[in-house]
This record gives sequence, C-alpha cells and structure tokens, in this order.
Amino acid sequence: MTTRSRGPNADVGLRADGLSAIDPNKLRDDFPILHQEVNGRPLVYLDNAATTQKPRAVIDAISNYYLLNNANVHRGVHTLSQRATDDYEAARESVRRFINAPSADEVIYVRGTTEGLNLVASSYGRKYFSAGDEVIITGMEHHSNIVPWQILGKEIGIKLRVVPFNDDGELLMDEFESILNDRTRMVSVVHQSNALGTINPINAIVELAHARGVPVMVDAAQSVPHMPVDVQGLGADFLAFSGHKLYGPTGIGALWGRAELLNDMPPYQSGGEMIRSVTFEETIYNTLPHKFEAGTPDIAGAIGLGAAIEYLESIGMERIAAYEQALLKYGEERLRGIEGVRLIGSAQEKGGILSFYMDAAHPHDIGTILDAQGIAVRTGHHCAQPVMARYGIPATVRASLAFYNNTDDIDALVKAIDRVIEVFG
Ligand code: 7TS
Repeated sequence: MTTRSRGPNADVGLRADGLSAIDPNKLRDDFPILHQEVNGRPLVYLDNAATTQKPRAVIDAISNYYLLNNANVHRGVHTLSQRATDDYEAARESVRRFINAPSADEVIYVRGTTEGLNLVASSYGRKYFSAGDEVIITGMEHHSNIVPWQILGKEIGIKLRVVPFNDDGELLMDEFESILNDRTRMVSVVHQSNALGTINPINAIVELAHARGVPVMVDAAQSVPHMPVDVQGLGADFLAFSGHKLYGPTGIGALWGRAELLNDMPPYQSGGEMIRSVTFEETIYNTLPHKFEAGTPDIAGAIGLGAAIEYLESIGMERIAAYEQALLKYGEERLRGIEGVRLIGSAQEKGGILSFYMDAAHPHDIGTILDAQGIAVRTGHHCAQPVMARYGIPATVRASLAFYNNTDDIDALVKAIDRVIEVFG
C-alpha cells in the first residue's frame, strides 16, 4: 500500500467555530510536561484517555499541601490538621459543584473509577442481589465495569446481561429494552467508551431502567473530563470517575451516589474514620460520606483533584467540549483520508477518541513507529477486550484528545502514519 494521506491543506472541514472555542496553544503553557522533546521530536501527547497531563495549578496545590499544611484530616485540633481538613473538604465541595450533585455528603473519595465500581458492586450488590438476579452492562464496557459484577455473579449466582452495539459502536437500545426484565437489579453503563469514543444515551437508559425501578450506575471516567456532566440531569443513581483522567493526580477519584441508596448500603471497607463508635460488641458506622472512607485518605490527591476542577471551571467545560468535538471531526476526516486506515468507532454521538486499525501493521508496531517520532498513543485492547472481539481485531491504535491538543498534533499523527505505510507498505 503506497497511498499517502492528503496534505494538511486539504479540505478537511475545519470547523472554525469549535476550534476557536479555546486557545490550546495558550493553555499548553499551563502544562510544563508538554514542552519537551521525545526521541528528538517535540512531544505530541495523544494518550489522554489513559491519563491526562497535569496543569501547574494542580502540581502547585499538591506541593503546597506538603510544603505548608501536611497533617491528617478530621482528627486533630491543631492548625495544620484543620487546614488540611478544610482543603480536603473544600475539594469535595468542588467535586459536588462540578457534577451538580445535590450534596457533598454524597461524594465519596475513592482511588478512581475502578474502586467506585467495585464499591457499588460489593456493597450494593451483596446487600440487594440474590441468586437468579441480573445485572445489565453494555458490550463496550471497560474491564472494570465487567469483572466486579462477574466476581459477584460467581459468588451469589447473578447473571450478567450485555447490551450489544452496531458496527458504528452505537448501543442497540431495542436489545436493551428486551433484556431489561423483572430480574434486573442494576444497569451499569459507560458514559463514553474509552475504546470507541461512543457517548451513550444515559437519559434514555435511565428512563427505561427507572420505569422498572432499577438503579443505574454510570462509569464517567471518559466523560467527566471532556463535557459538562450533571448527575441530576442524567438522572443516574451512581456515577464514578478518576481524577487522573481529569487533569488531576492518580490515586484519587470520586463516587457519587444518591444519599438514600448510600445510607442503606453497608460499608465497603472498615477501620478508622468510617465509624462513629466502636466497642468489642458493636460498631456504629459514621454518616456519609465517611462511612465509605475507611483509613487515612489520599489527602494531597483530593486537594489536587479540587485544583484540577477549579482549573477546568476557569476554562469552561462547554468550551472544552466544543473544541474537542471540532478537533475530533478534524482528526476523523484526516484519518479517513488515509487508505488502509480503518476507524473503529464512528457513533453519531462521540467524544475525542480516534481508534484505528491497519491491516498493514500490528498496532504495537505502529505505536513504536509513532513513539520514535515523539507521538504518544496507546495500542492494545484498552482494557475492553470484548470490544476488540466484536470487531474481530486483536487491538487498535488509539489517539485520544484533550483540549491542549491542536490540529498540528493531528497533522503530526497523520504524517507519522504515512511513515508507517512507507515502512510496512
Ligand atoms: N472506565 C473507563 C471507561 C475507562 O476508560 C477506565 C480507564 C476505567 C474505567 C478505569 O479507570 P481507573 O482510573 O480506575 O483505572 N481507561 C484507561 C484507558 O483507556 N487506558 O488506560 C486506562
């Protein structure tokens, strides 16, 4: 195969309105890590679905906490402990505001989306599920929204039902309706697929599930960083996301749940902080959110997450979404212009994921060639093996966008793919 891509001046439908929603070149200055060379080329970071880079505001918030305020939270009367507690709780309020939760007590700090999903499966599932019950997920879930339900299923005999999707990567909602039944106890669904980019119709899913009294859990790992997410607007019952995909630190994330559900759920882990009183005979649990936060938490992480949210709010999630949508269209059109590149995932409603497959070369080899040119993408199954199976491919190359990416980054990617074609023909 020798066909070269069209040049950057080709008519690729630059949507000037969306692309001017923010100035990525100015915002890049907030991200020190982006200003470096990798393998002798300027770094082009297109692995944002795996983790995003951190603005200086986040790095400073974490560093200031350790430089000035480090102490354990909720335990000390001394000044540092009070400062740490105030900052830790202020960050919780930032999370509440960011996802429009009714109360900060419904926001539970977790390690990330994975822990949020495990918490709900373990705590809600063990209390309310029994043999023969069913949990509905979709065919495009990350493994973290499959395996916890599967483990629970083996333990107590629940069945996993899976909503399939079409070739474009869109859920078959008729199938969803037909598998929703009297035995369904939970619907747990990804908001935006990390492998395909598909943005799922959460409102419609919630409406159908709630009509049968079934709660809905939303995996918002890939949506919260890229669009405004309003838990009340979505109507969901639980929602989890990871700080590190939201320009914040690793090791921290949030689970939001409706207070009436969380109040009735048993603790997930136990120890300090989650109790009100302990005797050898009996323990009385703490109130929300502390009931679910056993042990010393990731205080610096929470404060860093709060700083990331404030940073994003200063740009505006609407603007970020408009810009990334325009950049996605640009990227899709450029990639479609390359013969031999097959885009995986072309849903109508889609976020900034450019997953592709080329018969000419294995995704890992493509990834290596791209890395040699300073371009960071992820190759593999993206912890969504059933998605790969659905398309009959072992893996994809995935470029995933953030607001600090620009059309030059896409052009560099396209040029590097041309190099792949040269090498592998
Ligand atoms: N759900 C989705 C949709 C994800 O994309 C990920 C991570 C997770 C859950 C788990 O998040 P964690 O922060 O708890 O690990 N996705 C990816 C990815 O696409 N590449 O690396 C991690």
